[in-house]
Amino acid sequence: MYIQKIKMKFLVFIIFCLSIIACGSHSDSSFDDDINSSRAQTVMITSDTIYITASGENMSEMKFDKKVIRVPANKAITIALINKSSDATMPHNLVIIKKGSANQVGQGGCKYKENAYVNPTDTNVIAHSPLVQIGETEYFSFITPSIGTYEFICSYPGHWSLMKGEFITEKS
Ligand SMILES: [Cu+2]
Repeated sequence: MYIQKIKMKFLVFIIFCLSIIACGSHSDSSFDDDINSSRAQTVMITSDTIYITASGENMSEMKFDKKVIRVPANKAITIALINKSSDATMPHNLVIIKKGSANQVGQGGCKYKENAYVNPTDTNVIAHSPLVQIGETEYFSFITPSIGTYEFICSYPGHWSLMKGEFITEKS
């Protein structure tokens, strides 16, 4: 049991290192909030607001509480992302993307800390939350895409391989 724990810790450490290496210049460990224009977007908090919780204290525990998010197509919605993690390596975001683009969006986003780890020119990205610091909640609003199956991920470096699910838009 103890040996297994050590193995798991080592594995988590390796995954963490790989994510740092994959990210090149990602060495800044400060998680200061960037005050930027993406924070100034209009957010409508209504009874229809969808609440998603991210949790976990390490690279093997981290997860969203939903594997599938179902929403009406072509409609303005608000998502609240609650970050219940407390470890400093566990800021999270929620990025809605075209199906099959998780690796591209995740790898491409790690240079864009100032834009919540999302490449602003990536056409696979449909919408994304701000980066949510540990213990905090952020809201974001957007118009859902046409009927179809999309995906959502956390694009914080190294997180997208585990933190992901399906985002399905349906006829309302
Ligand atoms: Cu995350």
